[in-house]
Amino acid sequence: MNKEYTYGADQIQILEGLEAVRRRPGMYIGSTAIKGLHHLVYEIVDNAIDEALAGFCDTIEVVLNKDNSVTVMDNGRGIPVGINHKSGIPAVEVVFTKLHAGGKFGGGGYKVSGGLHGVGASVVNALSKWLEVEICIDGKKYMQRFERGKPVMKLQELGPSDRRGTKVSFLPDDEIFEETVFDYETLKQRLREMAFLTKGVKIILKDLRGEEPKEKVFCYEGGIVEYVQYLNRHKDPLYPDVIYCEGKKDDVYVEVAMQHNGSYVESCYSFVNNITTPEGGTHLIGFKNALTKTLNDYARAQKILKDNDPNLTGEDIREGLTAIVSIKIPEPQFEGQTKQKLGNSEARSAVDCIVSEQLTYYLEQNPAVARMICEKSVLAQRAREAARKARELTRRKTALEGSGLPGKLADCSEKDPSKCEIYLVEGDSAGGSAKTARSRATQAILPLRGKILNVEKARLDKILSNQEIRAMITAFGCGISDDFDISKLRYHKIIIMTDADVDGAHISTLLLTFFYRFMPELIKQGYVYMAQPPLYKIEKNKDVRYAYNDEQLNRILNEIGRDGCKIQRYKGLGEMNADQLWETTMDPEKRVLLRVTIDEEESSEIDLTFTTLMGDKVEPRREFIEENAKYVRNLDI
Ligand code: TSJ
Repeated sequence: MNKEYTYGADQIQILEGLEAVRRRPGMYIGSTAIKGLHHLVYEIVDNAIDEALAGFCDTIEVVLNKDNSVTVMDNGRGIPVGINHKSGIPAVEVVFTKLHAGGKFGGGGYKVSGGLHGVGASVVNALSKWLEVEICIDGKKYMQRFERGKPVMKLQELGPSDRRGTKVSFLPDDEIFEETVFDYETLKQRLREMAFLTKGVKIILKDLRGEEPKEKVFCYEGGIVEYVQYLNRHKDPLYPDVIYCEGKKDDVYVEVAMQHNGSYVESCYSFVNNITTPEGGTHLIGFKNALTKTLNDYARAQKILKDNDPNLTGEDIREGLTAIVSIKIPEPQFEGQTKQKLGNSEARSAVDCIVSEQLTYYLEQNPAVARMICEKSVLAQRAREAARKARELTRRKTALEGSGLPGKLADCSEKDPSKCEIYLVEGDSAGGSAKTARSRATQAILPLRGKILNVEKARLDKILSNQEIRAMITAFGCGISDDFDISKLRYHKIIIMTDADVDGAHISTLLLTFFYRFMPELIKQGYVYMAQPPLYKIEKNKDVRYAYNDEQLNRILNEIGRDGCKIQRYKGLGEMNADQLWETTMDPEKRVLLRVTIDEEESSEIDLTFTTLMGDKVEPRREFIEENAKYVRNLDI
């Protein structure tokens, strides 16, 4: 090691920059919770992906090491090791010590620079306890080590090497991060997504931390075409092809893949420079415009739409459509509160132009597919009309219902929504106990009988004719879909209370699916909760305790002793009397509620989860129910 490593004036300035990153890490990586931790990995992998996009590497490996450090390596050209003239130090050292230094040695191409990504390897370095880079280039191997962003040695030549590429290992700094243990599943999902978005590149994920090493390899020659097939894998495609458009206009590289399935749900995901844009933006608008116009033109030309028929709306055409819109753009501009919405106008015209031209051609060449899309859209158009009528029904107050509220609802007396709660209770008998148990002032009870309608399998008109769903819509007061108005919501806590068994989990999921599809703001704004009824009642000499899981049961038994204990396992809410239900599940002072949340960046996975559960294919369902806590975070209230 080189002990007399000293900093020049340039170096001192650079390191001050990295100090700022350590002082305010959130500014650079969004958060210091687990999400920020994972961003470190994505940041490094993005650099290797750029090398793949430039055409110089085809394999990227990510290894989670036993000491919780991560190693990312590629087989690219290797970060340049020559002296960078401006700073007088090796280019690779600049990459790791200067903010925003990534990829600026010519080469061109698209640098990922939107959202929270693209902050540069130096940010990862600044936030790591240590980081080591190893570069194999021109037959030689080099390495350099940093600690908390500072070089602790000069770039060193280690000897000959017959391979090529860059290898970076780092240990996130536990002084910075609240959480330092990587989640294999989260990384796996994002790396799969990156592999879909970068066709032909092989991404390997290894986890060496557990007893048994885990490994996953992602490589998709078909890119986003395979992504669409993957998203539709538990659905029934309407036609065998995935329609694919690709092209470049005004420096914007555009790729679109799409395929309709038999469901009624639209699943369009958009990406800019490999980063998901959950709020869409100009690229998505360009796609939707092109799709709507091209199909209407085709349907008119083929007389599928007659002169007097109204146009198909975009929604009609996108019913049951799974699509990926992925663009690469040199200087993306992000707008909106969360800076996740693409603003570049040239992106709109590029996508519109390329999709219009290639889709027109595709429809001409594939009249059978074209006809199927048109016919499905016309059915959707009719259903939309029927739904409008049904919706008016839910709004109209009938004489029978008096206030317009559903007959089964036991409403609370308080009118301030922020103080009101509504319990959605499985079954009339549990509903009865809950009505007796509740605190009338603030807690409303709506019993739901049996299984509610599976909204993944029905169109809006049918959904709206379902009694249980109508009752919920009227009770909540905020409408649905396009009419939805959160300011009219009558309760700020919507609490799902079901039995702690498989049927209960199924009903909860049906309800969550309904909210997610038709009232997503309810979930996004954190108004939806799951009640947690206890699994066991433990009684010993008048001392009554409740356990909500097996671990708690054991803890209680150890504490009070097993002798003379009476343990009751609750099979359902119906087995509890009103007092017990109040005490264990409804009393705001004692209960535990889980708040339901959605991570926007994972919405394609959530979509899949709902489809898996609610779709026709039976087999994948079982797996889900076991891990359904996935989108439910613990929250004690
Ligand atoms: F993040 C990072 F910098 F640490 C990093 C960079 C991490 C990993 C795993 C790989 C890389 C990386 C960078 N792989 N390949 C490259 N390529 C370059 O830096 C490079 C090489 C040659 C030229 C050229 O114009 O000759 C240009 C570039 C950007």
